[in-house]
Amino acid sequence: NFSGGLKSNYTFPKDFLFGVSTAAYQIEGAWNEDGKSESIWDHLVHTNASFVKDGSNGDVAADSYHHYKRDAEMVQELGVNIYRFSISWPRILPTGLTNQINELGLKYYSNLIDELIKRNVTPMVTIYHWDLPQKLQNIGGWSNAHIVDYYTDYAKVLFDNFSNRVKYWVTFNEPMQTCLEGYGGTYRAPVLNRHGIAEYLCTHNLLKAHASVYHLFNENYRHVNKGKIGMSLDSNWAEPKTDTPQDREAAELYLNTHLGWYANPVYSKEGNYPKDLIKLVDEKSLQQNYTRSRLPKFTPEEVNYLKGTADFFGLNHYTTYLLSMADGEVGAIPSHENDVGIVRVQDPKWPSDSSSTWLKVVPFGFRRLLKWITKTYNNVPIIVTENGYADFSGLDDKARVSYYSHYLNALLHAIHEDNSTVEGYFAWSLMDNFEWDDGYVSRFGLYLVDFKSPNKTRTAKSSAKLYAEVIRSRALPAAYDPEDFTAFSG
Ligand code: GBH
Repeated sequence: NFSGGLKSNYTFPKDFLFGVSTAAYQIEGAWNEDGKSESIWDHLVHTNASFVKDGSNGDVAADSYHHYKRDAEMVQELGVNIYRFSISWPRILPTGLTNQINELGLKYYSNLIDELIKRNVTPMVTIYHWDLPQKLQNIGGWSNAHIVDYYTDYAKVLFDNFSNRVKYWVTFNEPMQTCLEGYGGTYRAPVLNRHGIAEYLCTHNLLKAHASVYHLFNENYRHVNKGKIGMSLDSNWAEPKTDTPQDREAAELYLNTHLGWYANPVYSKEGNYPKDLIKLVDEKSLQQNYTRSRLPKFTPEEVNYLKGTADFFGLNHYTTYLLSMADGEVGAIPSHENDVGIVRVQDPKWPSDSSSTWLKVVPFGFRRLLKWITKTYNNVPIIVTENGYADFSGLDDKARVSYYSHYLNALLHAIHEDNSTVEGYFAWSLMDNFEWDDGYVSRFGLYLVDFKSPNKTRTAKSSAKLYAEVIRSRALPAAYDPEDFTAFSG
């Protein structure tokens, strides 16, 4: 069934967490106020005006730096239990290092946290959602092994100031986007484009940084508030293009070498990078005349140090691809894409007229992915830290209402029929915001933001009302029909 099941009469478990997500650079604005220094995104958009499709940037964005009280009010209006936002590293540490702590930066997040708690909303903090201090990028960023210490020092400042009030922590948002696209490729900051080398270095240091911060939290801060810490990994579902053994293998290989690249070292029983990935990169590197593999290796001590360093599996999921084995070389040489050697496409029949061209509506993919994670990572508790739909704007957002209904239906099936332990679900996003290289053209919000108005006025869309009703009733809306995809014309 395309929807991932018939209409579910199941309800969401009693203690299920409903949330909404945002990220600092996408909403805050105030890019140079009160002592904040430049992040890699500030630097990118200010030095390469054509990088963003509409020529825009996040200098002002939804101006949440000045409107955080309204944000907290919206969160309360929705009736959600938990709000996931990220902290801007260069707002807290203008030099990137802890020689100088910006009290005004701390104050902003402290006020936001207090405002949420006052309204009975649990704060969830993402420690890193892509906005590295440019000063650290200048010395190599995630490809400099010392970043492990710098990131740990930064996290310690956050724990010292906020662990008494913040219960949930996410070390990294979508590290694959940071490393594969930012270091290997060109469509995320810092646009390094050192494919085949830098995405592996970045991942290696970033995973060690994650583990270091987990251990710091576990040993010194967990007890303060019975806190939890995990990581948010992005994954498409991979469906075999045709039902042949080769395509089935390609789909499995996709999951192992993308999601597994980050998840295996932390969530698998044996730890370390997936065997498939090690073999592929080692062999290619040798053929290509490198003295050593382009994939750095963890020592056995490091494998153990990384293993089990999360209390939950944060999952960001939006869409599905069809996979097949490549016929010959694919991608740039060398690159992760070339190392892995598979091809992905989307089915033109999948509904969508999303402003984000990659975002096809495939609810069954969500259910299958949750099942795959449950099986591969030994029934790990999952928190869906992002899921959502983009359009070109409008208050009566029927397609978004439909998307959430279908995906929540698939989620209920995953919980009740596939025995996936899903503890929470976060809609991306609370409000329209700066959608990276898509600027303000592609809108993901439950609340519409009038970017032209001085106060960046926020207004609830139909999808906000739908989500509030789901949360109130802990069930799908009565009117929802799992066969109905008419809201997506494509
Ligand atoms: C998330 O990224 C981010 O966490 C969030 O900040 C962002 O606003 C939100 O989702 C919506 O995009 O490489 O061909 O598959 C999502 C990451 C972006 C990964 C689009 C896949 C598709 C192009 N996804 N990307 S492709």
